Amino acid sequence: MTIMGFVEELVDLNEEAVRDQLKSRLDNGEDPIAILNDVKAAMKIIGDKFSEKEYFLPELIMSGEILKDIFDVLQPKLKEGAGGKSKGKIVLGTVAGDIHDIGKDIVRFMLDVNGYEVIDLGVDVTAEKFIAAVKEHKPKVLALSGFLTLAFDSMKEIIEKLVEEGIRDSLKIMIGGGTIDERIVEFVGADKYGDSAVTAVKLANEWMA
Ligand code: B12
Repeated sequence: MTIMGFVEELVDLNEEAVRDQLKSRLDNGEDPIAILNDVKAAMKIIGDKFSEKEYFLPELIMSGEILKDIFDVLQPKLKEGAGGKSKGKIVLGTVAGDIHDIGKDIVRFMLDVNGYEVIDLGVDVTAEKFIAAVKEHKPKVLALSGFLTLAFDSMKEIIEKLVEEGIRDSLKIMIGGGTIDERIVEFVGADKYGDSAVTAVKLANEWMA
């Protein structure tokens, strides 16, 4: 019998094996960041399998659920190292019309373990909800996620409404997600684009310093 590694088990969506290996790796004192890197590698392979039509929507949804379970276990471990006070508030969400949340959840997770208080509005979040959250929480940073082309228009609408309300300049806005790139920043009126959760943390650190 061959023993499969963590990445392979995750790619094969073997929920129980993933859970067991996660537990034993943590029990052995392994750095949670190393585990996180394996999770990212597995998600990349799963995305490729989807593009190659080897995996379909049910597999992707399943992978999202396993990922959430892994995060629930890793999050407290990673926070132990960070310790103490919040570095500032960030409002985050996947914009209207879009329900992709795997990338957003990784961003939330990384911001959270790096000491930020993240107010996660979830998926398919309307401009009105973003405006209300900005007014209520007064974050220094707004983080918009979107994986569909139609997300560009939703992002543009949110930022236009912030301008109308006269609160656009009270915060910095970062955008990211599958189809987003540098060119979209100007189109929607954001400040910066981030290609990964690590970049999201880097931007927040710059802006909150
Ligand atoms: C998983 C997935 C799904 C899952 C989503 C599950 C979930 N809970 O999220 C399901 C099956 C539900 C789904 C549905 C659909 N999907 Co889909 N999906 C994907 C897929 C395969 C992977 C996306 C993903 O989660 N990747 C994993 C994460 C970790 O990726 P990542 O980009 O590396 O994430 C990082 C960055 O993006 C960044 N980041 C993310 N957000 C933010 C925010 C900020 C502020 C910053 C700084 C950074 C940042 O940080 C992340 C972590 O490092 C992509 C194809 C692909 N290969 O990308 C298609 C894809 C995005 N989907 C697509 C489509 C078309 C759809 C559907 C319309 C399909 C349909 N016909 O029903 C629906 C849309 C439903 C809707 N209204 O949203 C298209 C979009 C095309 C387009 N240009 O619009 C894609 C590109 C597939 C394709 N090639 O056609 N999908």
